[in-house]
Amino acid sequence: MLPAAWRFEQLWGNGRRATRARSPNEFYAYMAHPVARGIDPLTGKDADLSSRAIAGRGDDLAAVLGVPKDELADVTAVVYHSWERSRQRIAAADVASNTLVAAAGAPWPFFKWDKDQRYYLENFRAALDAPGEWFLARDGTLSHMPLPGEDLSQAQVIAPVCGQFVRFKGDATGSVEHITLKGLAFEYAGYLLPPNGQGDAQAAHSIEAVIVADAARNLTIEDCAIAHTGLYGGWGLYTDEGSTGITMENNLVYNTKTGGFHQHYGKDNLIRNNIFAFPSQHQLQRTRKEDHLSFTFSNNIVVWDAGKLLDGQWQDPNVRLSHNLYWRSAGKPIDFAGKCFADWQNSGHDEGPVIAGPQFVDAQARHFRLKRANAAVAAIGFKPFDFTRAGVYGEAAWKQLAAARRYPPLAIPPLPPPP
Ligand SMILES: [Ca+2]
Repeated sequence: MLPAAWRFEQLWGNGRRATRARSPNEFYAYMAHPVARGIDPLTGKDADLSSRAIAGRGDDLAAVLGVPKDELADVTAVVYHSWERSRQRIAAADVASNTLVAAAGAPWPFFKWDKDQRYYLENFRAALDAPGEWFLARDGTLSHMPLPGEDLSQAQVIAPVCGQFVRFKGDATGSVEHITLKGLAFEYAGYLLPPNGQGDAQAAHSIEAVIVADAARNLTIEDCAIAHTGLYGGWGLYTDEGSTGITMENNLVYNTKTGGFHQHYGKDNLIRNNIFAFPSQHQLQRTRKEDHLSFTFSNNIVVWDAGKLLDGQWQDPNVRLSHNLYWRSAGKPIDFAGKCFADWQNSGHDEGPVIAGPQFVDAQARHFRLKRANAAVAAIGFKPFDFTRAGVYGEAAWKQLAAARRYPPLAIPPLPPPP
């Protein structure tokens, strides 16, 4: 039992973020259909509900439809919008239509980006049913289901008491200057969802960071740890939103889902001497044609077994490809943006391409050291680099901290059920 006035939305047990009671317990549910308009439960008037009404499928909403009316506003719907997600408080639940209505809208109508609209619900008592989940009742009762082997009587459990640690605030009349933060740990910050929820077009920009500097110069943050904040954070190498004059070289990128390299908006970037291997959908992606040189892609090795080589826009002259090696497993034929290799070579889009196996030690086992210098790799001017040196560097304790980190195995969500 905690003071009822102490509300928080994050909790950590033994340094691990606990899961706020949610339903379904993993992945997401799917909305049944869009709802364009209806009665706004807050005003009683007809309103646009296209980004507020969640029509349930099957019995997905059964548990939440039983939440007492005065606790509904605590229930949060987390709705996915392609690259973003909104967090929306529930204003009303209608059993007859199997629908929830959020207090405020999301940045886009539901179903705008996906034909299968995904969401999950969190923070109601009936959702507390899986190990690792927690729920803070209105009266201050904190419930937590232990993980296997976890003894809550011995656990260090931490709830946040503030949302921001440091704020440097200069203004037009004078900046904050020459301050060093050294050897400090900034940990366990909270975030409280506002009454109208939160949703941004990108990057949760309406939410402040735990350390904020406005009109500041010559600040140094050195040997500090920033961890367990109220918030959280595709492609392999990705240049976007005006990335200009950037060189990306000597990188090993493999097992990504979409492009090993992707540029959306950008100018005069150089992607050179990298190894791109085994994305599952496509290898290289250029989304925008712009009226300037997007990037130069040269001296790279690209190997794959599934998906196409080039996705997006590759036919205009504002992208330069030169001296790259392409290899599709077992020498299978390659489609170059709709062209065969001979037509692609004649198209003038790609200077000196080579199709040949690069002879890695064991590509299937993801050992990407080159067995020996070979003519094909030499022909594209590729210079081998020591990718075993990649990763966290610095003091021994810092490297150990990173090495001790354990990640759960990758879980792929199931496909949506039939409507
Ligand atoms: Ca649950």
